[in-house]
Order: sequence, then C-alpha cells, then structure tokens
Amino acid sequence: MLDINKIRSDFPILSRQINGKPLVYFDNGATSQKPTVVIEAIAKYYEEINANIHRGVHRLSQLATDAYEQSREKIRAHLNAALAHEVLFTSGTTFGINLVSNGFASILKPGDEVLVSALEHHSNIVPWQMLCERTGAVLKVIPMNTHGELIISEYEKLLAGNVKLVAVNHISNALGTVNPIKEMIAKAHAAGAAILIDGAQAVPHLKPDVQELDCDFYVFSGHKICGPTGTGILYGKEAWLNKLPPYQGGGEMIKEVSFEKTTYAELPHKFEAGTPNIAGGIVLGTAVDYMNAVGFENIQQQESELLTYGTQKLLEIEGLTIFGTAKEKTSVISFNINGIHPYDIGAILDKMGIAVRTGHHCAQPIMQFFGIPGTVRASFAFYNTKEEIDMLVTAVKKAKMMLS
Ligand code: 7TS
Repeated sequence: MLDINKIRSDFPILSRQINGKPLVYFDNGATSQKPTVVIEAIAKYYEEINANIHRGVHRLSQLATDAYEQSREKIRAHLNAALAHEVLFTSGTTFGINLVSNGFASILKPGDEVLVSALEHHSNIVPWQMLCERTGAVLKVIPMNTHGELIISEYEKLLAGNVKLVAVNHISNALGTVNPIKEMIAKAHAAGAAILIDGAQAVPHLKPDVQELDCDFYVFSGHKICGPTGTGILYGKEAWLNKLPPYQGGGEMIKEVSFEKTTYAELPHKFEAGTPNIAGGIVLGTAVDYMNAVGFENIQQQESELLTYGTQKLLEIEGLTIFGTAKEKTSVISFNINGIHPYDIGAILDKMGIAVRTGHHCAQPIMQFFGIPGTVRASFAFYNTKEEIDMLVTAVKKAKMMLS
C-alpha cells in the first residue's frame, strides 16, 4: 500500500494553489509532475559534473559520460532489453517514431502496407503518412469497436495483405484502452511484419518487458514518467537498428569522415548525433529509479482504485457519457455532458483549481469515430486521491449547472 501523504510530499507542485484553490492535477496523460529527487538531480548535474560527453579526456567529461551511460544501463534493465546499445536516448516519443519511420523509407517499396490503429495519437499517424507519401506504400487502419477496443479479427484480415510494418500504441491516450500488444506482436511477426509499440501512455503505469513482448521497437517519453521534458527512449532490436540508416548526421555518429565518404559509428552512437540532452538523459534514470521505488504494483493498485471510483462517481451525473469503456483500461476518463462543449467545462474546472485536458487530445480520428468535437479528459496518476476525485465531481456538477 502507498503512503499517499508521503508520496504527495515528494512533489512540491502538488501543494501549490491555482486560482486560490488547491491544485488538483488530473492532466497526467499530457505530462506527469516531478518529484524533488528529479528536480534536485538536474541542479546537481549542472553544479557538479556538467561537461560534454564521449569526447573529453578530462575528468568532468568522464564523470558526465559515466553518468549518462549508467542511466542507459538502468533503462536497459528497466525494459529488460538484451543490450544497452539497443536503448537510444531521444527527445521523446515523437522523435523516436520519426527516427524509425524515416529509416523505413529506405526499406519500403510502392505497394507495401503499413498498419496503424484507429486509436493512435497523431504522432503515431502522421510520420507513417509521410513515409507512405515518400515511398508509395499504403497506410491501412485497424478498426475499433464502440468501447474503444481494437477489433483483432479485422487486424488478422489486414495482416493477410502485404504488410511490412505495424505501429500501434500500448495504451490509448484519449480513451485509456490497453491494447493486447503481446498478441498483436506475435501476429505481426507471423505475417512477416515488423512492429513498433508507442508506449508513451503505458510506461507511467507498467513496466514493459521488451524481450518478453518481442517487439521490434518500443518508444516512450521521459516527461510522462516523472522525468524531464525533452527526454525519451527508443528501444530497437539490434538487428533492426543495424539495418536502419542514421536519422541525423553530425558529430558523434561517425567512425570516419572525409569529403569523399563517411562511415558511421556503432550503436547506439549511430543514432545519437550531436550533443544530446545530457542532464535530461541522466535524470531520466533518476526518474526510473523513483518510479521503481514507488513500485509498479502499488502504482497500479492506486490508479485502478481511482479509475473505478471516478468512473462510478462521474456516471452518477445525469447526461454524462464516458468515451472509452474497454475491459482493459488505465486511469483515464474521457467524458462529455449532453449539450455542453468540453472546453467550457475545462475552463470552469480551471477556475476551481482542477487541471484537465479538453479537446481532441491529438487523436482527431477517435473524435471523428464518435462524432464529437472532443472530450474532457481526467487522467490520474498514483499521487492522486479519491478526495481529489470528489472535488472533480463537485466541480463538474457545478459546471453543468452553470452551463445548462
Ligand atoms: N503517443 C501517445 C500515445 C501519446 O499520448 C503522446 C503524447 C505521444 C505519442 C507524443 O509524445 P511526445 O512526448 O513526443 O509529445 N500525449 C499527450 C497527451 O495525451 N496530452 O498531451 C500529450
């Protein structure tokens, strides 16, 4: 069991006020808040070891390089990747997906097929559309049902085509659906296709085991797991990373450069051109340590109680509809109230100190599926409480009265 008061005291921002009211932060799907250990680790890096990595002979550069590589190793262990050089530092999920989609431009031929799902965030749609435009490949979509669950029998039918690559999220940001990715990965491989998992919304709630999953690529952002913004990870199987061309050219990604020819560095450096976000990469390791110290079993238990409680309490409000009713779901509640625009509800909640996201959540196709402009999305983290949900419910009732 979590000592929730102790956990909350780890996050300085949770004790601040917004519009004269205690902050209730229910926008964890957009980004998580940061614990003191993470905030302090950023300052400590700049105060004690700041230097560029992988280049200097001097002591500071060695200290910074060691800390960066130790963080990579920590994240390798967290994901249970076989090799540290299969773990690439990126600036986030978006960068990781673009790195892979760009690489596939040298592999795909006209008529090849790429599958995404009806549940994707724009960052797992648009890079694949751009890839298809460049290569003449065709983008196809795995459909979902009205609960927001992917229809696996339709996925199987699509895989009978000329599919070379599948890109699907582990958990939907807009609806909270947990996709059966282990099964989807096995089916993609049986059809001869590679598969990328967008884990942006999964890593805050669970610890993915990339070897057990057997995915080819797994991407996520550091800022959603208590880490700094501008950090992220792309896990890729060694064979795939060797096969893909570099994404960006520059310093640190080369073996030898002349005006006639350049040869590329080994993994992971081949994909890490230029000076990276050194402090961010190191502190992402601190954030992973923090999440593991809280414990993913504890996180899941707390969040599942919040989801059950929040769903039940919100559904007591007449005229309120929840979008995303999958059997397997994380702590995201997307809802609307009859006849009221989600933005108006969000603006009133903000006046009461409650942070939610409103709109299409960068998942317009999901909104088109339901025929709505957007939703109000409350996304919970392990540091949220039932008392905060009570405040949300009271505030939503008030907003409904004011806007009806
Ligand atoms: N994929 C999913 C499933 C996401 O939820 C997000 C961000 C991204 C990719 C992109 O991550 P980034 O860190 O590169 O921006 N999702 C959200 C959200 O739901 N609200 O704000 C950002």
